[in-house]
Amino acid sequence: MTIEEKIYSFENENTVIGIGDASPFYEIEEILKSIDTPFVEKDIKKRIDPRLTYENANSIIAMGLSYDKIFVGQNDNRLRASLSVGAMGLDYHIILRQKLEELKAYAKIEGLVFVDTGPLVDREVFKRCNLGKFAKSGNMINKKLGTIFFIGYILTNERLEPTKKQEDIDYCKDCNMCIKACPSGCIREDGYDYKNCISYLTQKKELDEKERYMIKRQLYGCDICQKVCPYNKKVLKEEISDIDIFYPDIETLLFMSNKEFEKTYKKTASGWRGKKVLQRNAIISLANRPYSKEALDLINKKEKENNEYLSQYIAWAKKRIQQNGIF
Ligand code: B12
Repeated sequence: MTIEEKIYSFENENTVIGIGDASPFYEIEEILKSIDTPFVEKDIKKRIDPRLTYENANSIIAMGLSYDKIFVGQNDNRLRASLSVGAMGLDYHIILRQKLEELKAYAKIEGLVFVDTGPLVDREVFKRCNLGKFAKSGNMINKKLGTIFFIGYILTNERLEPTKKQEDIDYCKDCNMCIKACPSGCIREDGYDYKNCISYLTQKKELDEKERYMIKRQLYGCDICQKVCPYNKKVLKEEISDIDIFYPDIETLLFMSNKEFEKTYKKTASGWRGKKVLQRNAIISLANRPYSKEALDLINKKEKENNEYLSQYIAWAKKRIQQNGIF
């Protein structure tokens, strides 16, 4: 078996694997200069040149890992918030990293593994490895996995034969379902603006009043544009029966100790954002629903802690609940 054959044989029903060369991504330099992307490496040279991260890089091996989930448990009458599927359960960074390390060992290659941690633009890496295209929602789309997958890659010194270009599918054509479904209007025919993306807002440190309405009951991330995408209808979905994983309990989150937060949230993809921001979103979610005395009671109880960061959100939420009465 050649190294390439070994690499491809590692693919399974919920992964895709491709190979590309590790030359610089000059084609995106101007785009990167023209936008200010949050949460990423600011040195654009590092974002486009794999060799500034791993000087021996000759090839890139990219992997997509499917992660869609559906709820098959029982609902209850507790106050709960919504989560994006990628933030449920064990953090995908850990799972995907482990798979790529296993692949490295199996194919007996040297290299560095990255899952959201490297300076490169992961979607461009995926595209370079001939695994997918940009969908209108801004997400990468792949024939087998749809759009609900995470991207990880290995920078290796091996000179590998790149994956052949696959059939050139025009995925989105005149479909506009993601554009129509996005309540904040951040997806447009001419591109995607992260500043209004609900996913971004749930991660942003401070939210103005308009933004508080916009995140509705989301605790972290947003899947609306992907949930309506026809290519995601038939992809594998992990069945989740534990309601606390799918719809986190707000009272538990609001009153958990730092230790409990470490135990439950730190091992998920939302944990890095910290307890305060997630509690802030939980408070906003209590206000963005029909009037509930239980919601008001929870907010009043939280107010007693005199938390400086949360205080303005608590005041706003109380006002909104009381004013609304009826949603
Ligand atoms: C910052 C970031 C965010 C920010 C900003 C998103 C953004 N689009 O920039 C926020 C917090 C909003 C975000 C949200 C999400 N993210 Co994010 N995010 C990142 C991160 C860390 C950097 C992205 C980046 O560099 N953006 C910079 C710009 C230049 O990239 P871009 O928007 O993709 O722009 C390109 C397009 O304009 C493109 N382009 C070219 N031709 C075309 C054609 C069309 C039609 C379009 C639309 C674009 C396009 O050219 C640009 C250059 O590549 C990456 C990990 C990484 N290190 O790359 C993950 C990453 C992009 N995120 C990911 C995920 C899963 C998400 C969410 C689905 C999470 C969620 N459920 O909430 C949402 C999806 C939102 C969306 N519709 O894009 C995955 C994407 C996987 C996939 N299948 O595409 C990544 C790759 C993480 C990973 N390793 O798996 N994310």
